[in-house]
Amino acid sequence: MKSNISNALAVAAVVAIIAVGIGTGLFAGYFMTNAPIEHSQGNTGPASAAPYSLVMVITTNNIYNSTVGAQPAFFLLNNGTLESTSNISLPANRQIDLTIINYDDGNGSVASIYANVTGTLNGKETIYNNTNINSTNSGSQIAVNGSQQVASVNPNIIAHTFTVFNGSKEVLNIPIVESSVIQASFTLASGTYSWQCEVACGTGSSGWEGAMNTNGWMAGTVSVH
Ligand SMILES: [Cu+2]
Repeated sequence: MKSNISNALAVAAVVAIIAVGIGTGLFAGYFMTNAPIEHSQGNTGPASAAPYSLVMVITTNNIYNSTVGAQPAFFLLNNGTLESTSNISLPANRQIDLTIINYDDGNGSVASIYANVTGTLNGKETIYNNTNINSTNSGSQIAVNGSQQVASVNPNIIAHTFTVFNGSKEVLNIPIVESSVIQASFTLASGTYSWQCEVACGTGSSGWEGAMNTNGWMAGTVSVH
């Protein structure tokens, strides 16, 4: 009986921690993904269209193949289902509210320019850190129950980036720190873009094989229309 009460308290505590740590934005974002999404806004422009919610999850224990074993990967979270990120469809000229839930507690080699946030509406991203239970040793030293708006992060604690290119031109860079939830807002004009993680989180001597050069893992396209 006593342990049942303890368990119930523990569950309530975890729910409270998640609610505080992730904040209302993520939950609002989650519910918004369940709402009908209007892709065609005519000439009404971005101001009159509600923000579009894009939620992605990074997991680590995905079996790439029997030789390589586990590799990290980005997934879309859509109506509670994890879907491939090989081609991400987004509405044009409309505010995208991006949430990335990162379960990867590791970091990797990355060029220092990708520690900078670029292409977001205010040039910043919001980091909700230590959102994984038992991740209080994360190196970012950002408060457990808090969030922080940043224009750049420490390059030594970046697990992955979500970096979008128009041809070879970088149009968006979101550095994703270890064990974190990241939120940022941006807009894109119509077109076909590519996305790539810039942290060498794959296989091979360079770390740029495996997940890094495979669409739907650490790369893909972004179709904006
Ligand atoms: Cu990566």
